[in-house]
Amino acid sequence: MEFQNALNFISKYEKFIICAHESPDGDAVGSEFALLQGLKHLKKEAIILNNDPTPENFTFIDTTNEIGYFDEDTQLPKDIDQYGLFILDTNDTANIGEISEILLPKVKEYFIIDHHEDDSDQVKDNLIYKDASSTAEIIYLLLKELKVKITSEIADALYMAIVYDTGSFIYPKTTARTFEIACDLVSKGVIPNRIYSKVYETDSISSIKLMSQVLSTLEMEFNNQVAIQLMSKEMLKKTGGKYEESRAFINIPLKAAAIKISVFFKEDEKGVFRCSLRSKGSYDVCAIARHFGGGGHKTAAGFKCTEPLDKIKPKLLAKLKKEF
Ligand SMILES: [Mn+2]
Repeated sequence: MEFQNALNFISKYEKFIICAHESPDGDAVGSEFALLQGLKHLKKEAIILNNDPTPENFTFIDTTNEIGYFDEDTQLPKDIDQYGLFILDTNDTANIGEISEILLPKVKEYFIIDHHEDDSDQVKDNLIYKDASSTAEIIYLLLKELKVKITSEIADALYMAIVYDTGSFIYPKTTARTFEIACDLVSKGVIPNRIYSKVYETDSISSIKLMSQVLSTLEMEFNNQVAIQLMSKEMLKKTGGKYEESRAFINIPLKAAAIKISVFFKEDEKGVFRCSLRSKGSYDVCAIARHFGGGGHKTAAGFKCTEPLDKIKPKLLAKLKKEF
């Protein structure tokens, strides 16, 4: 990996804002927290500001309560025009959410650290490695480059991020380097079973009820090779489950040998529809998501639905038909 651009960006500014994609996931918040601690170690000022709050099961890594999100009480620094902005875990500035309109025009410059597929020429000016298992993997290597001591707090944050983004070390981008990093983090004090339990064994009863509702919508297409599930805001209301708690539902159909692609249409509390896509084997769902204005990785991608479900679903099925 080539870190020079990142090192230049860090030495250029004394103050930083760190943000990640909207609806931050484990990789986003773990990477942000580790980078924040690293910058503080270098005697820089840094704050984290996300579009949305941190999902409950990831908050345990935020031991200093520094992962902030934008709400009506948020006070931006008065000298924000002196700040450099780190954008983590996405290479599309539109993915930061509504705060991109607040932050981007005000800060001096932004710098991206990410591992998603990209189709822009941002790669050369930023730190984007699509082969990395997670943004956290890149942050770990950057912190080593910066000679930042990996404290047990940083180790917990990075390990959680890697566990989350590799599906506990099973997704295709998991490599020997991923395990080497995990091994070092465990030697710095991470207790793997503790992290697993905090992230994956804290579901609410309402989320289990929500899962049963969503699973009941399951449809199969193309000779059982494509699974489609749907979550409506009425289901959220009825069960009391939260939108963020539905993240892993898309993986359930993939447990069937026949299923190659899992599609999940999900509506949030505000009525915004998104479509998530997961695949196994050689199916490139990122290319499909891009066709609808989204993006992601080859085996995990998504897009925001700009049309109602009854319009977008047939279009998606027509697109998928070409694969089967
Ligand atoms: Mn990630």
